[in-house]
Amino acid sequence: MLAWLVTRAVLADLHVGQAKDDLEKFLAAMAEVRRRDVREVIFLGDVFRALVGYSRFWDATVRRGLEELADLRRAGSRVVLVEGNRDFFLDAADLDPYRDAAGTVHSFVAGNRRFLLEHGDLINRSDRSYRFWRAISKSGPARLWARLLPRRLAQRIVLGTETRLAQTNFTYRRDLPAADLEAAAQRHFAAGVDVVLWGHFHRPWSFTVGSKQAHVVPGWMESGTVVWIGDNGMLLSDPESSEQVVDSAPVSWYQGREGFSEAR
Ligand SMILES: [Mn+2]
Repeated sequence: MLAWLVTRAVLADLHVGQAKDDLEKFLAAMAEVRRRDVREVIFLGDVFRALVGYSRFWDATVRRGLEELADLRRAGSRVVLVEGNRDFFLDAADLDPYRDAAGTVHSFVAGNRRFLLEHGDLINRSDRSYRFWRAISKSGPARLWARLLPRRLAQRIVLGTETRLAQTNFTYRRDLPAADLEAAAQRHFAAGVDVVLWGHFHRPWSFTVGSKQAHVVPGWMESGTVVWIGDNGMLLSDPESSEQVVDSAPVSWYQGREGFSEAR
């Protein structure tokens, strides 16, 4: 049997700091990721309840969580932060010790397959109030304000914003915008992308056209899902319950599991 080497891990929507004891769960998940010794760890948006790039906004949970990212880097993994709707100014220098790259999109080639990863918060085209809020909150003036406001006031505003977000902008609580997702997938496929991964919607969803595929990675906060990507471009997700993200190609989950041990 041909073993394949897992080289990337993808986790979406962790929201660490939102639920009781989720920091401990996150630390355990990161220990497992470190054990697999992957080349790159990609957070597909919304690692924390909220993350602003400037350290004056970080509470104890964020600081502890970020230390885990620094640990991943010390262990030799690249850490990529894809910007979610709860993430702001991830290019700020304060985050330099904790991530290798940050941006609204991440792409790479594995096994001749072109991957494109983005959070997905702009896919629902009918969600106009969110799109407006996003444009304002991530604007130049907002960045200046984030840098200049007194620390306590700034933190209070972030928490207030988070509460507001929870009330109005949890689009994932509504139906998946399947038509918008399919249209976005088709656009990426037409541009030459083979595999699209989104987060944001928290619930699994998949769409396949021939050998091309698009998946919504289930939210880590509810499902504990990690998607593992091999050097050959194969995908599998852990736990098995999110099997939508497992490739239809002839490599089973169990072969993949054996692959892990053989590869080590
Ligand atoms: Mn999100």
